[in-house]
Amino acid sequence: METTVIKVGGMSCQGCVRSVTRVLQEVPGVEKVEVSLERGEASLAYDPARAGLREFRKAVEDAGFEVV
Ligand SMILES: [Cu+2]
Repeated sequence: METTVIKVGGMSCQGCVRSVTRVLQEVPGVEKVEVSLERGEASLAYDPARAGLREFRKAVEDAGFEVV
């Protein structure tokens, strides 16, 4: 298991936080997600054999946000 923090742009309320959390949790291989609205960040614990930045970026962008 690895951990990383990605910067997420475009979040403005707790609804956005829930959306980003949900789409990241749905990425296969992701174990744990914590999203901070204040810091504009998502902390992830994941299996690097199954998921990575490319998958995180796609999930976030498909939900209407951006990885910055
Ligand atoms: Cu929102």
